[in-house]
Amino acid sequence: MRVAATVLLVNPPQLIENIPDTKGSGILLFSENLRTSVINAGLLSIASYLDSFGISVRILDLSQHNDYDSLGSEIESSLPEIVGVSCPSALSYLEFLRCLSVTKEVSPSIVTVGGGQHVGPLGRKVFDDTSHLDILVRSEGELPMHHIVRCVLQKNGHLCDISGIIAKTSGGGLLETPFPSPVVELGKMPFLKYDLYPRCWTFTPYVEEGRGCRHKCNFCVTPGMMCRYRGKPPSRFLAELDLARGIWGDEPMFAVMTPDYGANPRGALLIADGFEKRKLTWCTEFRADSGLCRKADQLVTKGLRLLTIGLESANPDILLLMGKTHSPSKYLESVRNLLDKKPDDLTVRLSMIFYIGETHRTLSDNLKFLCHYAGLYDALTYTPLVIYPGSELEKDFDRYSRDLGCSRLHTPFWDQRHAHLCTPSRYFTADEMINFSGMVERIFSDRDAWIASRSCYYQRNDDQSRSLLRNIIDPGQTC
Ligand code: B12
Ligand code: SF4
Repeated sequence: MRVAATVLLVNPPQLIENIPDTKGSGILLFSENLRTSVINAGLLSIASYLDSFGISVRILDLSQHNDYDSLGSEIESSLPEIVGVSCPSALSYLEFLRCLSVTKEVSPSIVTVGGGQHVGPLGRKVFDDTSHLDILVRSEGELPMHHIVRCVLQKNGHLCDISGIIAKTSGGGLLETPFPSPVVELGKMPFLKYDLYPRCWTFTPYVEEGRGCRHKCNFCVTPGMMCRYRGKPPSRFLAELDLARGIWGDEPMFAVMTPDYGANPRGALLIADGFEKRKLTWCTEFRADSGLCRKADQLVTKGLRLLTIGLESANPDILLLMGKTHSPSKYLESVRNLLDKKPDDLTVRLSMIFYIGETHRTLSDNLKFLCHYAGLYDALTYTPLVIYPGSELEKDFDRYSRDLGCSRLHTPFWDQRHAHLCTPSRYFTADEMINFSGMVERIFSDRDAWIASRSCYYQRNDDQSRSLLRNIIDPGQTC
């Protein structure tokens, strides 16, 4: 049966193009270990927005089977006039490009639109990599996509009137409009229509709490890509939570999706009250210096069970270099305070980065911190640094190279994706960074807590995902 849709939105598969043998690079960098299985929240938000204007829209999630098989048949059956492909991270960039070419092979007249946190900052470079893209949206996608639909289908308006896009012109050039695009306040966004997402109930349920960020960590893409920080009014958040309960029920743990829960502390506590009233459990993430660190016990009584803290480093110089904080001592004091008083029912995962400029002393500070608090936090992610386009780190990398001896690792895997692992400093090689990170992560993580923190936090919460996670943290074990 044909189900026509004007717009088809595609979440690409992950890491199936040109994957080298990465077995020598430490457990965390095996391609299959890096795959995540999550709802593409950006696509769902755009789909819900378009749907609210009566535009018929479908989502196809190719990451569920990691192949392109259904893309051609979906286009043939739903006959979309616009295909929007998302690229949420560098790990799906080549697959994003392939989705565009498959689309044009099936139907050259379809208008292709790209967007997402990796391709947005790449800008014009994406057009060098493909001739199959018509329009690129550089920041948030709801309003631009609606304008594009109006221009392309209803011939109502011109592409040059949409800010924050790059579009191919009929003469073969590129039209670039001023950055960024206008955005919708989260409280005024139509409610997410979760059921637009294929088999949404197989993923961890989430409700978006905030978007953008007030901080400017150098390694992060968000400050440059997303518009200013915007929180969702608590009453609106809770109404959306009730909608999600209608699909997922009250059993699963709900993820509060946000770059920084507690950026609005009063709102954060009202949301927590709402969880308590509904007797739900939930997980979220906040900064190490969040005021909520002092309120962990209160949040646990309100159902918080899993907390990720973006600590990044325990060394003051590295924290300053990252632009994480202006006051490393207060920052570290805050997280110490939380760990010292951590409630028993709360699983805490610390997330750390092996950064540029690391020396024996900075790493030894991290190890001292991790040893001192071992048993108080439950799991750790220790990530080798990857430099992403659009981050301040990427823009200033040549200066950092001169000062700190870091350098980009050029391999086809990274070059083709325009993101780079690096040699972190004059003291450590990339292999040392990768192996150190992988080992420290395994040594300092409680296995069950590590798996819980990965599978409950946006990942698909099923046996297959858990089994994959167990193989990462415990490669010697079969399950
Ligand atoms: C939540 C989150 C996760 C979750 C879920 C990710 C997901 N796919 O939804 C988890 C924990 C699983 C995760 C994993 C990873 N993440 Co992550 N994650 C985030 C975070 C914090 C929020 C993303 C989000 O959902 N935002 C809210 C939604 C509504 O926004 P959005 O997805 O950006 O969508 C909007 C626009 O991008 C655009 N858009 C998106 N798609 C499309 C498509 C079209 C056609 C159009 C027009 C527009 C458009 O419009 C959307 C609506 O406005 C961001 C940082 C941040 N604060 O934003 C990092 C971020 C996206 N993650 C990042 C990375 C690197 C990863 C990992 C690779 C980490 C790892 N080493 O494993 C994996 C890869 C995951 C993947 N699927 O590709 C990087 C990406 C940088 C890059 N260039 O690659 C970010 C930017 C953080 C950073 N380091 O700066 N992540
Ligand atoms: S790392 Fe977190 S706190 Fe820092 S800029 Fe990015 S989203 Fe904001």
